[in-house]
Amino acid sequence: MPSRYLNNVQLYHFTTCPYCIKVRLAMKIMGIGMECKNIHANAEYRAQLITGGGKPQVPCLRIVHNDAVRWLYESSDIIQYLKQAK
Ligand SMILES: N[C@@H](CCC(=O)N[C@@H](CS)C(=O)NCC(=O)O)C(=O)O
Repeated sequence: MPSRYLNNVQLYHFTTCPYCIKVRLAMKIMGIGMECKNIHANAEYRAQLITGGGKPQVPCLRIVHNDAVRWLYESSDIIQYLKQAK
């Protein structure tokens, strides 16, 4: 059970991607929960990622802050963001 659920972020991922596993493990260790969108399970999620982020690479964190949307790629950068968001 996550100790903190972040409503303003969503993780685009797929189950077997090692970089996604790294991010999901870091989330678990930090006690952070969020909506996770599996791009292999849902074509609409993949389309959202390509349209919004610009490429189909995962993991990618969609961040909504002050009505602005940012798409953050790179597992290490995502974990760094989550550390300061905690
Ligand atoms: N350096 C990236 C690597 C991410 C990566 O290679 N993800 C693969 C899946 S395991 C991917 O999305 N490949 C498809 C693509 O890059 O278009 C990270 O650490 O997040």
